[in-house]
Amino acid sequence: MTLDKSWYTEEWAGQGSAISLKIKNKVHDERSAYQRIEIYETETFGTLMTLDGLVMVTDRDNFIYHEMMSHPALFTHPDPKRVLVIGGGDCGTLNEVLKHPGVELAEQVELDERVTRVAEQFFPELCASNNDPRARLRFADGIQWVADAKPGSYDVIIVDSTDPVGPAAGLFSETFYQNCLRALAPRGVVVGQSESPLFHPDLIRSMHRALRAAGFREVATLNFPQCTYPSGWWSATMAARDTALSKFRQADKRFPTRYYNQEIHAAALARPEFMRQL
Ligand code: AG3
Repeated sequence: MTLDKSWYTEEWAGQGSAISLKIKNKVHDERSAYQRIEIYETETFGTLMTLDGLVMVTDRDNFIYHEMMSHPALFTHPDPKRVLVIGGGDCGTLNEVLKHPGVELAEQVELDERVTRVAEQFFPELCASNNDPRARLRFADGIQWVADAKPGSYDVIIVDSTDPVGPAAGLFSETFYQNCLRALAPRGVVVGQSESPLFHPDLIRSMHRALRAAGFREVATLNFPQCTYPSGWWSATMAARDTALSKFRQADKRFPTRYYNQEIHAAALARPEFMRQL
């Protein structure tokens, strides 16, 4: 599996644009029961994982996404102890969640066990906390998992999904959010990756509607750069049962991060004019 000096390209359907990364080698290629999983060594972005040809993780920039998927929600909740990650099979989000000393249980429910096994091999630093006694790795359908969860089981639910097509589409629906609301304890917070503000404003709008219709009191979108995802600009949308999303525990971070801090948290919540109008 050697592709010398060529480029990996993800074309963004309907957007007339794409991202390319210069690759040194393809080091893994398999078809799991759910999708095609490929791993490349790139020239300047370290290791790259794609699922069905779409960029999921690179060594160089995944810290931004994983920190923004976890810390804003965890610092918004006053005292998160039980955290559920849906998807997130590369374990990068789980790894960030486990940095919070107050977390007692971090349960990850990924559909495709092969994604995690491949990540353990090629992204060991993302999987560094997989043996933490607080971590539980489950391989199951996250939609069903949340539907079956006992009411009030979790303080924070993080939906680290692929794009809203195929098996992930149900993770953006009102029914799923109703089940999240039920599975959350009082003061619970849910956050889901919500695509590009520039390319997918309709998705962000429909997520806000669905979360409110499901009964969440407050909904807010966080923006952050993610240079290897469509448009290079990404978002996560948070919703709370009853906590104020604009308030968060300041100066409470006692572990290192590379992107997230209090100023970034506040700045990520700021809404550009066109998003305000959504
Ligand atoms: N979650 C996938 C974000 C979607 C990327 N979309 C794309 N490249 N078209 C990433 C999982 C990281 N834990």
